Amino acid sequence: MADLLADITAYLLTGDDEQVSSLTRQALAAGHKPKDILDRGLLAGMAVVGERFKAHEMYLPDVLMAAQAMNAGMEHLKPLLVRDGVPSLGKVVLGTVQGDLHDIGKNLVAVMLKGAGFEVLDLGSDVSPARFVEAARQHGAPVIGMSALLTTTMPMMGAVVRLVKESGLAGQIKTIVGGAPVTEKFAREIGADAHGFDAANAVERVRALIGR
Ligand code: B1M
Repeated sequence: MADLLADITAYLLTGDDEQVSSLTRQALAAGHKPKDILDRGLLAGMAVVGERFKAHEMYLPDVLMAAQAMNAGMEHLKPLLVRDGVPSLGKVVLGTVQGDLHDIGKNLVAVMLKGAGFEVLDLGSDVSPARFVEAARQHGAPVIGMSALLTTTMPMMGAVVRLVKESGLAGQIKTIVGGAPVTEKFAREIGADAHGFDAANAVERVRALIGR
């Protein structure tokens, strides 16, 4: 059984989306839990991708193919991680900040929030501060969730927090930030209301923010 998950990791590293898709289906059929396939198959692969990219052993096209393979596997897991028909715990506006195209972590946060019963308004990636705040205002969402993977785009999170305050919405809209380079300390420095270190923790923090 464990080999299937190792195979998912191995094929993700070669960017083979068809194999990753097929192996994910096989792993589900063999009785693996969706969360295990995610953590020990797909995310284990993405962690290696990150290390190899840093060490210049993998280049952007390979990373992009690995990301596509990750998404191919996620297509099978998403419906199982997301519970349907659960009454909404509240709305969360979510996106990757302006200038940043990394959306895998943000998509995972969306899946986990939906799974916990939140209504997620996913604005995608490269989202400007104005779009975040306008969407939250328009939909009456009490939480804005931001993801950033680049040290150069992290300051955009501060820009969103400032805009929430300047718009007089600080009492109504809470902010939560996350992403590999984002720390609790950084979140405090920019005045965000919370930091999530992974997708499951993001759910806990959002629950705490709105008291659910
Ligand atoms: Co890019 N990239 N990338 N990349 N990429 C990193 C981030 C990098 C660390 C790689 C490296 O050098 N080691 C590096 C950033 C360095 C830095 O800023 N200091 C980097 C770089 C430099 C770049 C480019 C600039 C490269 C170039 O063009 N020369 C470029 C930038 C493009 C842009 O955004 N403008 C670029 C491009 C890309 C691809 C497009 C090829 C691809 C993204 C594909 C996609 O997302 N659709 C890509 C990828 C895949 C990566 C790595 C390898 C993997 C990221 C990932 O998906 N991880 C990454 C290396 C790494 O992170 N180790 C790297 C898996 C994901 C599940 O984790 O997103 O951290 P993560 O999410 C976690 C938690 O952080 C948390 O929960 C998630 C699940 O546990 N979390 C939250 C995330 N958001 C949250 C929000 C929350 C709470 C928790 O609350 C709202």
